[in-house]
Amino acid sequence: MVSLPNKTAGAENQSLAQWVGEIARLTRPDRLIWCDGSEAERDRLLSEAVAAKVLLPLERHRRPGCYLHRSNPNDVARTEDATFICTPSKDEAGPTNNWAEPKQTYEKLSKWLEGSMAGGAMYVVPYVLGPLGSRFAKAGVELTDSIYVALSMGIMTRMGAPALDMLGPAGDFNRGLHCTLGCEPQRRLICHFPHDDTVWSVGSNYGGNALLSKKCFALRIASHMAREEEWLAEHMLILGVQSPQGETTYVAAAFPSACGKTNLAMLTPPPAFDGWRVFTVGDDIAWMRIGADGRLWAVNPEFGYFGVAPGTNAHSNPNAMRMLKHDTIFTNVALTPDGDIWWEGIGVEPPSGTLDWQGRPWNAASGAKAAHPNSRFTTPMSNNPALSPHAEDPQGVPISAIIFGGRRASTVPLVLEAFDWSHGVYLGATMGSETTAAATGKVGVIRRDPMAMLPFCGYDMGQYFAHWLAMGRKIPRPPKIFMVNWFRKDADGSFLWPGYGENMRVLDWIIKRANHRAGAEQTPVGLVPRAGEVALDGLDITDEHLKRATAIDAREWEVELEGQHQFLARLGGTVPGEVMQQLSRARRAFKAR
Ligand code: GTP
Ligand code: SPV
Ligand code: MN
Repeated sequence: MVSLPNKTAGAENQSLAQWVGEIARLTRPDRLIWCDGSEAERDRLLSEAVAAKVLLPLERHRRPGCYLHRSNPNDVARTEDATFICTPSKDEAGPTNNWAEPKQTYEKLSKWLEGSMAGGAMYVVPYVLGPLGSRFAKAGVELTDSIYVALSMGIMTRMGAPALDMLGPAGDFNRGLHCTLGCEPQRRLICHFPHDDTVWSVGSNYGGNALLSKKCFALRIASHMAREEEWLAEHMLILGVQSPQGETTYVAAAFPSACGKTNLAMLTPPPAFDGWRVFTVGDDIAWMRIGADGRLWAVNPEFGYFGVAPGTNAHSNPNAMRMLKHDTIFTNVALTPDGDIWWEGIGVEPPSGTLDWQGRPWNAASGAKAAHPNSRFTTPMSNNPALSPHAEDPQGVPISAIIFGGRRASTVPLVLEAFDWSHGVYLGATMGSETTAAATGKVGVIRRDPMAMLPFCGYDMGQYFAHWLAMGRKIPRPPKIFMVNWFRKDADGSFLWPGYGENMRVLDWIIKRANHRAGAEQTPVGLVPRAGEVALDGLDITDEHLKRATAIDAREWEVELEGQHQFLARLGGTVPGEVMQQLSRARRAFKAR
């Protein structure tokens, strides 16, 4: 029999105590552990995780406070096929989400969950999303049988006592239930119940499937709330660019999974931008509300980063390399014989005797990757040397520009500015990107991923576009909207644009445009920089290269617009006429050229 919560641990919130009791009676754990978020508790859980071989401590002088976790090899990415939106009607979930009937889903999962935690612990993980005391903040509680999940939640969220304080005796909260359940693909389901503010996730311990604060609550459930409450919950980084004069402009950017949000959010400007600084507010999720001044204000609901490891190195992301030196959990990276981590693209050769992500001796000649392509780090945002002084500002930061971007080998130019909000919504709604290792399935296939929210919007996509258009009418001083593509390739398959820190040059133009300090040239698909307006000093790139990176090719766009049309048609009758009209306008503009 489980002991019910003690007095110190949130028991004064009746609905919390009742719900924890209910789930404990279903799953029958031996122990209930109410997480308070203290250092002492974290140390204790870390020791237990090491003793249970869930975490492997890294060499403590090289990586103090760092651990390696090796997941079940069948559990390395988000599983979109196993992700469901459970609403009374299928229409509400829309054609891009998997749908299941709520009552039947609860019943089915309850059967799976009966006694599922017997013999182990159930961690009660209360957390706050958004700066404490802010109008953005929302509370959640995740119940989990995984110590890895509990520890990761302690990094990713404001976990423990602050959440119980916020809840008080009667506060409402998102109810998240997570159970490892043998970690079998056949019994893996991530189910969202937006009408109950509830998520039940079973069968996977992978980030986006199991850290329920993240994509499940902060995007799928929150997008549903945001529509009702007139705000935006988006798959966006938030950064501030500070000029040498000390003026800071804030930008939010939506790129699909593993398409560069964390990297852009932590960008180090190149030497030509002496005196400029980029500050990170958030690297994955933005909650945005209209402020009293008529601008759009944004907060990062999270408290840590769950970032992609491969490709991170001292050149591409020096801030990240510093951030990962301590107090970080690495998942599915390679392990060197001296107890350090390694991954493809880390910038140094691996020492011999390196073990791959599954702990097997790695043979470079075999062609197999040492680190899993979706290996990740989990690190508190306080580790980030570029953290914005406003990262915890309860007011958030005012957004001057919104950027959409994807991974496109052709067609989409380096940068485009939307003509207006409505055109920007169309650009976001029709954006495409090559699939990545962040989700299971084929990698490198172009799919439409509207606003980078295809896997994360908790309701019908056409209604989501309508919500964006409606927000545009309500924001008195809306941000300008842009589209970028760092991933355009040359005929030989090499990237046309150097990317990473050099993206500062594109950010610079975007910020100038947002502050009305640069010109632009009109094309059928949007506004582009005039010749010489993207600063190239100090960059080893030929005019010819830049031309190819920024070109708008009518033949490529004919195919693109047809692809957009087919996608919008598939979304059905809820797609606003305004979006369809923007597409027609683009088609006409090419014909008139
Ligand atoms: P999620 O955490 O999945 O949402 O990913 P993300 O959007 O934060 O992507 P991240 O910044 O982690 O980058 C993913 C991959 O893209 C990494 O392997 C990076 O090295 C690579 N990448 C990021 N920025 C650039 C860029 O400007 N150019 C090129 N060529 N690659 C980039
Ligand atoms: C993504 O896939 O967009 C991520 C990682 O940021 S996950 O937390 O798994 O969603
Ligand atoms: Mn993401």
